[in-house]
Amino acid sequence: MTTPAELDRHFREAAGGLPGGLPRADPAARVRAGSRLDGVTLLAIFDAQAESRHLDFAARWMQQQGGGYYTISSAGHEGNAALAAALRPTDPALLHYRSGGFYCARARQGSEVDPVHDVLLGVAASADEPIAGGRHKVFGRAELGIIPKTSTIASHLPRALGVALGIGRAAKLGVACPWPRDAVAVASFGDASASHSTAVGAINAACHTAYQGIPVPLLLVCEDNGIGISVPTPPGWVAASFAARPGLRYLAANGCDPVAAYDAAAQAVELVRSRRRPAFLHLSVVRFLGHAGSDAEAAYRTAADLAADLARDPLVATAVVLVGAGLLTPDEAVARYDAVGERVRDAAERTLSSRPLASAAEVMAPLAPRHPWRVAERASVGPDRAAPADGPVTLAQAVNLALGELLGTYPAMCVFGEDVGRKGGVYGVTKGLQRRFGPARVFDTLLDEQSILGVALGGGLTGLLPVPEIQYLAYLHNAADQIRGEAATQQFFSAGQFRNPMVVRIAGYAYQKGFGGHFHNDNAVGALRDIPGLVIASPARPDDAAAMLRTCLAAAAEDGSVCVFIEPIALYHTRDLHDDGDGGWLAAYPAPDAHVPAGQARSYGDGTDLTMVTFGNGLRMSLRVARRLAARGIGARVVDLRWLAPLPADDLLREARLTGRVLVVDETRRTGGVSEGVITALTDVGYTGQIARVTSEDSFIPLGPAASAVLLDEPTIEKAAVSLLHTRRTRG
Ligand SMILES: Cc1ncc(C[n+]2csc(CCOP(=O)(O)OP(=O)(O)O)c2C)c(N)n1
Ligand SMILES: [Mg+2]
Repeated sequence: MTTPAELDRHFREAAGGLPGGLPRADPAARVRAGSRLDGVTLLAIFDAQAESRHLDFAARWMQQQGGGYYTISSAGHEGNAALAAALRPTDPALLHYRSGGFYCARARQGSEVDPVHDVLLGVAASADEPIAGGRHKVFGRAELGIIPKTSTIASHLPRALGVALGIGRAAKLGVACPWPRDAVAVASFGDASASHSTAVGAINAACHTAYQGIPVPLLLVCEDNGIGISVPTPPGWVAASFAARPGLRYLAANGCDPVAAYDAAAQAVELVRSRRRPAFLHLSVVRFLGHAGSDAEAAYRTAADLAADLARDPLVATAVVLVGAGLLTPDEAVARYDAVGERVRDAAERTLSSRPLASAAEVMAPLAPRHPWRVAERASVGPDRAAPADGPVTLAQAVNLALGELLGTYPAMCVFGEDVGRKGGVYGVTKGLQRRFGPARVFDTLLDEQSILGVALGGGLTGLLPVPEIQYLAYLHNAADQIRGEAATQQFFSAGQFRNPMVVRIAGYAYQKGFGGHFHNDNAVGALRDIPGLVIASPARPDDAAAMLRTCLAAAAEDGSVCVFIEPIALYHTRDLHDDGDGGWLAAYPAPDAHVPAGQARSYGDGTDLTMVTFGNGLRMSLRVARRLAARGIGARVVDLRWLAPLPADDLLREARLTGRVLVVDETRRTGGVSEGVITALTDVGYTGQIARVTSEDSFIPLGPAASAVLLDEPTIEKAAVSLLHTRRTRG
């Protein structure tokens, strides 16, 4: 492996040994005939490259001192400083983890930000680090328009597409956006990452959108060093994959040559900015210092490969141009590089004594801020709240009316997903909304859940209030990381400086009378329940659904909350509760000031023998069972959780203590379902009475009548209720 010391020595020897004695050039002049790059800009690029290189050295030194926790370097990729120089500092950027050059270059474009200080604090995991506050080492800064991303490669590309689309949409809707309407969204990534399904999906979605003539000001930048950790990318693959995609302009350049990189970047940026169409900039680069500090590169790379990379060192290449153009002498180039090195080393020494995050409370402070009073205030006002329905409504009608009411209340709100626009949703829940609010606010997307959520993620950053729909719960799972790894972490990894408010509506749960099999009857919520900070609403009744949707929108607008709103398909059009024609499942549309605070349950009945804790379809089954139990002389009360996160712990404890016997009625799976959380929550808050649970089986759901064999049903609930009472009696 090329060590930091070797890399350092190589630069001084190569730059110091360049032929000097050239006449002095005017820094305002172009550095090369036919190029747009001038001397002032190239000097700034060189400074940024040198800063980035010395930061990589410093990170390793800090690790050796026991005060550095991140060693993935930018060495070899510093050509991305030229990309930053070709962009405006007001162009939102989501950057590859080798973007030291870009970061340093952008910080020098008129801001007060000291990039050296920022990066070193990140390496030290310092609480004073300005973007993630020590929660991760990321490239990000609100002042620099750099949106931090996670370590999950390519997972930022759907979001980047969302930002690109959001810029135009926000302008169209008159919504305040942090970036100007002619901004270009830029997203960079590695060559191996370009083959990740998330990248492929997002790029496809960008092409699909541009192909329809919709503006997509997105610049995709692949920094191709030919390898992903130890696995080579087949030579030519990136070009073969992306050079001829419909709607996507492809440009390639040697990313180690600052002039070629700058000119190609400038051309790409201009194209994207003026035509509002996506472009793919393919920069060939090299990788020094292995994948990360611990990587024994010699095990999988030859000495000849390493030497070939060294010969392409982008810092040397910049020095060659500077010296060749008469902007610096060889000695000045080395001295300038050394001066940066000294400054970075001094700063690194000081950073070793920086302050780490000290407590769970400090770590978690920005995770999911909650201001229930402000949410309540926002949820209960609205100009368009004149009773939208006269008589009682179904669940589907209530959600439809609430969406209409909320679109009228929040000018930044957008409703989108597969089939939600023209058709009005598979179950008619979004019917009429596009006609009423227009296709800029209610629209169909392509069939890709990852991209749907990406549009929401980026939309939130551009000032929109996204309400994406996932057509069925089972289809969340192929895109779950966009909620788990992206949406839910945004405030955490940016100390609250960036947020992606959203309310993800998902049609879910089972009881479709055998239709559709597992994928239209999925009852698994485990993948959502453990996501820190996520709000999960699970309404069962029409009035609750409308009021809870108000809460979710208000929480998203006020706190940037990420909310998932699970709508029970089987109850969408249900009208009756006990008997045909009783209309017991219909409800009056809630009053304008009604909302349901997150984590507040709803109770039914006043029985003193048994508390049934449930939600969703379980509520209807439990209410029906409760009536049969009453006929047998057993008084049951039924509690609808309404929120699966946060669980209504206080309400639960109160209702449980009223009877001392709890039966959890959970339509989800026995393992990883809701009942485990309810029982644990009760135990945690000190409940000592009896508890039992009934659930669906740990199974996928089969097609046809066999579905009922694995799903929780009323006889099972009734039997468990009776048996719980019996147990109590015999035990005395
Ligand atoms: C989804 C995902 N899978 C695996 C990893 C582990 N990982 C981190 S970097 C990397 C290789 C990326 O290679 P490339 O995209 O070429 O970027 P480079 O490091 O070469 O700049 C892998 C596999 C990850 N971060 N994310
Ligand atoms: Mg690579």
